Amino acid sequence: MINKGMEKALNGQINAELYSFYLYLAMSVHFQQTNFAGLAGWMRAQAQEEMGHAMKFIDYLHERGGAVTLTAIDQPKGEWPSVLAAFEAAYGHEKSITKRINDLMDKAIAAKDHATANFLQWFVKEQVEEEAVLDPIVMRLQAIGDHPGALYYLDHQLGKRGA
Ligand code: OFO
Repeated sequence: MINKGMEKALNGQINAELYSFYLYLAMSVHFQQTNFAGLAGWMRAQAQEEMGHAMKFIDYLHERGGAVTLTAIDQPKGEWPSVLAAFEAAYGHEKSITKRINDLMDKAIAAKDHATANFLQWFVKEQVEEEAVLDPIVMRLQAIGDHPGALYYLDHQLGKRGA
């Protein structure tokens, strides 16, 4: 059975993952409305992954006899001034999630909760991937600037993920 402090922290992470889902869904809607269908698809796929992350935490808490508490999800922004600004926000958000996962890992280790530490390993690896995917996209967008042709090419390329 999981200890109460860890249970509370993992419930906090369920909310954070659902917020991630909501944030990327908002970005997807924004891109759809600003005529970047490829980026909208990319963000929708990203949102779906985040829902999967929330489910992993829910399933794990159930397995350990913990109580799942669903709390209100903050409203994300609805628009971003540029494609670059949205992806910078996504990258910044992933860095904040990485910090949260590291803090959870520290907590599990301090509590000698080996099962939770082992469960969190998947997320440690996932965060390396999340940042490794977003970093080069941000760098490409910085290089592209306001060049419409290059932006639509990127839209087409990233749209392959959502297809
Ligand atoms: Fe984007 O990895 Fe979960 O939150």
